[in-house]
Amino acid sequence: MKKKVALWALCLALMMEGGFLFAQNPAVTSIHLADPSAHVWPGSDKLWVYVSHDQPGTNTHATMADYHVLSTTDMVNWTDYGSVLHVKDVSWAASHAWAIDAALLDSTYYLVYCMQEKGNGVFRTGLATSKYPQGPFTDIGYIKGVEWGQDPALFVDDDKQAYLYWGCGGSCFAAKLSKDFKSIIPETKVNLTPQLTDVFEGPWVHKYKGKYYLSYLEKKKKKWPEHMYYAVADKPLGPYVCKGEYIGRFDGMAGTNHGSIVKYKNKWYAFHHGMKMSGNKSECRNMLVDCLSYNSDGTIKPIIPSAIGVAECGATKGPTITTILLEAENGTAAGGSIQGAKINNRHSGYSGSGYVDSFNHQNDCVTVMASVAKNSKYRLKVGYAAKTDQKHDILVNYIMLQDLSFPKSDDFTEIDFGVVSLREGDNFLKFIRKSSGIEIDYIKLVQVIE
Ligand code: FUB
Repeated sequence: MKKKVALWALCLALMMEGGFLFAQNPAVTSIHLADPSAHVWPGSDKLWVYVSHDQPGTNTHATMADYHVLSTTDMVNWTDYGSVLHVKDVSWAASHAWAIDAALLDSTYYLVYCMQEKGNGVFRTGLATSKYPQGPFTDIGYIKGVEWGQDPALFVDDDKQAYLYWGCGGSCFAAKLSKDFKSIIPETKVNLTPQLTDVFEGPWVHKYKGKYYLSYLEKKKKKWPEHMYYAVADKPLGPYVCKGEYIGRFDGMAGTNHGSIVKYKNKWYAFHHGMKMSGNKSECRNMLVDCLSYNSDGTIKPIIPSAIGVAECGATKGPTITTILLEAENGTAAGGSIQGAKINNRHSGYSGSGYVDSFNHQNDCVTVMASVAKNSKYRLKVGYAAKTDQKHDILVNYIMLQDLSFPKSDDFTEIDFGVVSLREGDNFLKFIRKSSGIEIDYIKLVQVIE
């Protein structure tokens, strides 16, 4: 009896501490994500993931067109900040928004990604920046000195020197980056291919106990599926010594795998992708997270990807939930639009980088875009402030929610308008003003698990 009481007390304590977490693989079920690059930025309590996006209903990498950023504080509740960079906003690119990575240096968030150049189909390594980890990001051109820039990854060392790694089709290169990240320093470029057994693509670097770990995708004798390998070096540019496989074949694996390794709240995690959620369509993938640990000699213990995900290292099984947080001020940069109204940041207390106000004319509106993997239900919430009690409309794709009440609130607040249905793919939610005096901070969609 005493033992049972003690166990319950322990459970209660863990729950209150947030120690009971829910976990599963795929870790995010709201959207098809691939190539996850996970980071913990100094000064943020969140874990951030930069991902490419497979189009639902397709089974090809050729239609990949934009990137998303997600965050979590508990590996259970995920926030998807929507589309943060789209091919159509990259003047030099035509298509193929493939793998991605991010870095933070001197208060600027850098995004590197690969897209095919207009007119010639050459893969370039694009560079975009933002003042916010969640973007949206603005393209500033492609990195000079990289001939075929598929699968880029960034690594910023403790001395603030940034490195770029890239590679595909059986080769891998690395070089120091210039201070503005806009070009590689040519004389530092190294060909890492001979050091990485059977490397195919997808390099990614993290540091553990002073050593540099380069993880990559291996394709033995050029045969699919890819296994995840890693190599270790004393310096970022090598020489690297291959240590072998850390993720091999598993149930629900796609032809490709691709990922990153990160420490968050004293635990190590391997981010990668699989295809179970799309009914085994190999090119329509979803993000997986598994627990990772090292042996005392610094080698990585091989991972068998688990259906319960990070529940394997202490969390409790269960459904994860995604909240799609669409900042009104990002409307235009994130697949939506702002018509008539203006972006402002004078009234404090908003989330993101501002809010939208000056809805002065009939039908002034702000539209945001939510992308989801399948027809599904979400709770619709809006962050706003209003000078008086007001009524406005919200159009969810073709369904008009009329005369929604926004009670007076001087401070930014959130209101819940109940459950709405989203359709597979892109959804447009348009706030349409009916009277003046409202500020729209964000539109939020919380995944309903059925
Ligand atoms: O996501 C598109 C491509 O598939 C990536 O660039 C490769 O690494 C593979 O994951």
